[in-house]
Amino acid sequence: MIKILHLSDVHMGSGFSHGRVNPETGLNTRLEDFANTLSKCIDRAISEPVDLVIFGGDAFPDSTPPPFVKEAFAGQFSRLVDAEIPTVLLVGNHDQYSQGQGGASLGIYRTLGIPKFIVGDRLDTHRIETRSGPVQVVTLPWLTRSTLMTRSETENLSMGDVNQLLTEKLTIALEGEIRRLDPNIPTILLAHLMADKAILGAERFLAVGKGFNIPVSMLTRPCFDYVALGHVHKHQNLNLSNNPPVIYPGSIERVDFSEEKEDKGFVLVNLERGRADWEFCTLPVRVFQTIKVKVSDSENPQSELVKAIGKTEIQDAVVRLIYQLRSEQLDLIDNAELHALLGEAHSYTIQPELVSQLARPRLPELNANNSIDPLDALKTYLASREDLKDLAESMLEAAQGLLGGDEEVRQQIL
Ligand SMILES: [Mn+2]
Repeated sequence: MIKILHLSDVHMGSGFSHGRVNPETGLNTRLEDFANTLSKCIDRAISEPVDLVIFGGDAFPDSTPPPFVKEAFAGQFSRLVDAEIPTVLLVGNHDQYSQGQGGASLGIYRTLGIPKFIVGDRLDTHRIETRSGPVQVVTLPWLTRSTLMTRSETENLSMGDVNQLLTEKLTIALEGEIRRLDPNIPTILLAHLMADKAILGAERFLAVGKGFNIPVSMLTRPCFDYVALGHVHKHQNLNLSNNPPVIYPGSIERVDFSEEKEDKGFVLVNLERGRADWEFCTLPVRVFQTIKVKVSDSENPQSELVKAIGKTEIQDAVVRLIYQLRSEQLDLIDNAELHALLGEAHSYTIQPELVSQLARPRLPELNANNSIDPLDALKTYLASREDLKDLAESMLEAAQGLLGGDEEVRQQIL
């Protein structure tokens, strides 16, 4: 029996807008949260101890994180090297530089040449000798259309046809790996992909557009005893009959408010040939709380807001207060009191929405009577959305690419 810890989507260095600077360390508290949560995964790997750790991809928000973010990640995984626990790091879409053409942020770990510390940046099979015997890991990193197809092949094809062709190509490539497998050794498929049955989390906001979806039937092959996935941030098993389990462990920390209600954790697996028993282990991560109140019908909107805040556990949480009111109620709101009440949260935002404005175009610049360049319209819209601030630049880049019909950019986005 081989014991495995499967984690994914660490996204170390993201969500800084939900944190604040820790005056003692000078670091953003969300970086400290992510590092602390990753350390709990590594603690468990060492205390068990497991025979193998597999990481499903997306180490950082992009492939060129600043050095202190890289260190926070490497500092935890180096503990596995010290504990002599073999580790496989798979490359996700966020780890690829210029969509794979320029290498990946995790490639440096292979360059170091640490024994049994493997980087999965291509479709390949790795036979790993663990303390409890050998195991095979087939690595399938994030694939883009340009990895599998040339531009001339995709010309004049619809998106549906392209997906079909990609699926066929990948099936053939995977078949090649499957034929090389030793049928007597426990086998894992470790893949960063969007499966066609997955329920989405924040990743749908993190990647503009979508890549191609992989049918679950391509993964549920009898040669695989456990299918370890990464990419989708919501934990789920895509094959309830468990023959084999097809598991997204999800992200280890909440990346944004879309993950507010999700449990976060990692998966422990007991593996033998023909059988995988797995268990989702939750992590005690920082709480996100949305307080949403409609006070537009209230005589006393301030007391409604105070009551709503009082009813919510906000201590040390990342909080957003969203309330709807009429413009003539604005004078009834005591912002200083709201700030004072929310002060015990870890961080908070207050987002008032004027209901009288909801019926009309919210931005006068975007009135239907004005003709405006689509890109300017998007800029105007983004300027009005404080909550999209972090995404604004990449959204504009993506829009420019799409509007310009630039195939290069289209491929990068998709
Ligand atoms: Mn991903």
